[in-house]
Amino acid sequence: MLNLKIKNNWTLSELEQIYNLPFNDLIWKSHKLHREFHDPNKIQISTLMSVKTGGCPEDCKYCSQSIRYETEINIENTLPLKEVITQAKQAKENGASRFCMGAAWRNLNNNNLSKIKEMIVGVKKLGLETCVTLGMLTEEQAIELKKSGLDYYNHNLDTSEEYYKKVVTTRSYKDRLNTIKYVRDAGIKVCCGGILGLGEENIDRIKLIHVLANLDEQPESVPINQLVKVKGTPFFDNADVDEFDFIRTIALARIAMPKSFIRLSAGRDSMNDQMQALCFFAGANSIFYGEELLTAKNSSVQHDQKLMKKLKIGTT
Ligand code: SAM
Ligand code: DTB
Ligand code: SF4
Repeated sequence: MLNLKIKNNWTLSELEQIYNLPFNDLIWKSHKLHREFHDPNKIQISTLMSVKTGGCPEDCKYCSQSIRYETEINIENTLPLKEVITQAKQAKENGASRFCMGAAWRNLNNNNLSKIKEMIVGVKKLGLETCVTLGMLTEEQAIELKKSGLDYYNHNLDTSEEYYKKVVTTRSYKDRLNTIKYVRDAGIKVCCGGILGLGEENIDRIKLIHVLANLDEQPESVPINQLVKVKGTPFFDNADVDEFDFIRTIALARIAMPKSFIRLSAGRDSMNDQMQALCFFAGANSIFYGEELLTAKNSSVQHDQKLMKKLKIGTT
């Protein structure tokens, strides 16, 4: 059935007006929609694992894994299948429904494709949903990943097209959009979002949501990351994101993409419980769960369990 609340012809000025509503009007509007489309007391949990760490040739100014910056990470080659499966089992035992594997590549090469396919098959066998984030893909590689049973591909647009040039110079916004199209055309679910705290303005955040909401089909999953400030990267000294602006962005994403899962992604470790609770109220309904993100610390499992209990939120 056609749902008239899901539209992909948003104008930028419509979204700007919503973003700039009085705060209470905005989160009331987003929460109402959230309840219509989702169980407000349930959160989807994904666990992340870095299957190839560091040494990336790209120059993303936020990233610990770029070879261009001196950061304190342990560089690792592609991990053996066994290690990946052991961690996926653990994630499942801890309650995750999706296992997301990330690699510090500019793009996937065909040597690595077969290794990744084995990982997808193995993780899927455990009864977990699979997600990978491997950089740029070709049309053919997307089809191959789909054949191995991949459920989601994560590929973020990060910010507005204009501001993107200030964040990454080694690839273009159009490159990102192309990969997202190949993923969609191959029948894989799209996980695509951004980062707040790159030095962007509110208008860049609104433009990012504008692009995501107006894709032919909206992403099933929309991660909203708060920059994890990594020592050695150009963005280490960036100013903190205003918390209300962060919540406004979550609310806007919820209103513009009512059906999508909005993930409160990186950066939870530096948010207090009240901030996270407001994000959940405004429309976030997914998190990364587990002690580590890719290279950075995540909010601890013990802390998250306590928080979910306090808020009486169930996980799925
Ligand atoms: N190399 C692939 C790529 O960039 O598409 C996949 C891995 S990359 C680490 C996945 C995503 O993590 C990036 O697109 C970015 O949005 C996010 N990310 C990376 N470093 C981050 C940081 N320090 N804080 C917040 N998000 C970050
Ligand atoms: C996404 O949007 N956030 C995740 C995931 N997709 C792959 C990555 C966050 C990375 C945080 C910094 C780090 O661990 O290095
Ligand atoms: Fe490489 Fe991805 Fe990090 Fe950019 S975000 S430097 S592409 S690992």
